Amino acid sequence: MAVIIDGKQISASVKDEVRKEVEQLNQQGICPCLAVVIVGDDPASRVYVNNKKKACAYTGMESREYALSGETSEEELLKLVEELNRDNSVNGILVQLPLPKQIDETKILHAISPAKDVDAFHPVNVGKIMVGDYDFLPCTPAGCMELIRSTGVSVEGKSCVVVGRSNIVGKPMAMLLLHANGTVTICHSKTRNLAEICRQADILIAAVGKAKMITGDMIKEGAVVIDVGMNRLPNGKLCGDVDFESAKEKAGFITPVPGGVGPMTIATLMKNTLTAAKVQHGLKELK
Ligand code: BQF
Repeated sequence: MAVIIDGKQISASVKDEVRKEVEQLNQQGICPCLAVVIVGDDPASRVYVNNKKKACAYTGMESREYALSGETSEEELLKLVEELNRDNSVNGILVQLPLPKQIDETKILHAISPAKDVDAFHPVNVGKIMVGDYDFLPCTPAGCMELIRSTGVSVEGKSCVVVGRSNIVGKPMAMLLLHANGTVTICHSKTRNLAEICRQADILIAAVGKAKMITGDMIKEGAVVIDVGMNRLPNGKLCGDVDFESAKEKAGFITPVPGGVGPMTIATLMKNTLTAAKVQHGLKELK
């Protein structure tokens, strides 16, 4: 039976660390501020934005929400991003994804000033992550690394398998594991013998977006299993990419959904917003 990794608790201690640093900045007259932009009324996005605003309040940071209609044009959104880039009272800018279809996501993400890019989606920041010398942490992958660290299992020399190759999770996740000296394999929808490859993993990261697709028979005895999935079942329940019931019988450590990776994503966002504020107040230099 696996030890269940408590993401909620670990995220709380990360946020407490951030809060302490925010208090120190407050004494110097600095209040870190995150601008959160949401376009349209996707209910999941609404929940995520509220989680981010709550975390700002918890850590003592300011959040400003910009809620735009689902009919907003790309040009209008670009104009807002440029305003926020220029606004010295805004330290971090986050545009909630996905965006409505009339807006080119890439174009928007590339318009955010790299110094305020707390999601680390701008190519400048993506490049820095690739090189291994970065200012902003990729939120979900860095959250996963923190969860792995909490188990006491070292990544060095281990077989790490990342299932999923998205720009937001899979690819940066593979990079962070590589920087930690893991031996990294990335699997995706075209991978042959997925089960066999997964069974080699000492550390398995599931980031595919398919409910319960990683089953117990695909897991090595004692492995660390990190479930990034956020799937909504027909009954309304939230469910990961890992079949928790069968996986927990094989894994050494496993994250639940909810209460695993999700809260860590938010905690890392808070760290990044703090970093952005420090950089913009000359207390830290960009790499
Ligand atoms: C929890 C996200 C897919 C696509 C876009 C806590 C969050 C989720 C779960 C959260 C996510 C997922 C976010 C829990 C932000 C993580 O208790 O388990 C927090 O708010 N997330 C997002 O902004 O965009 C997404 C997943």
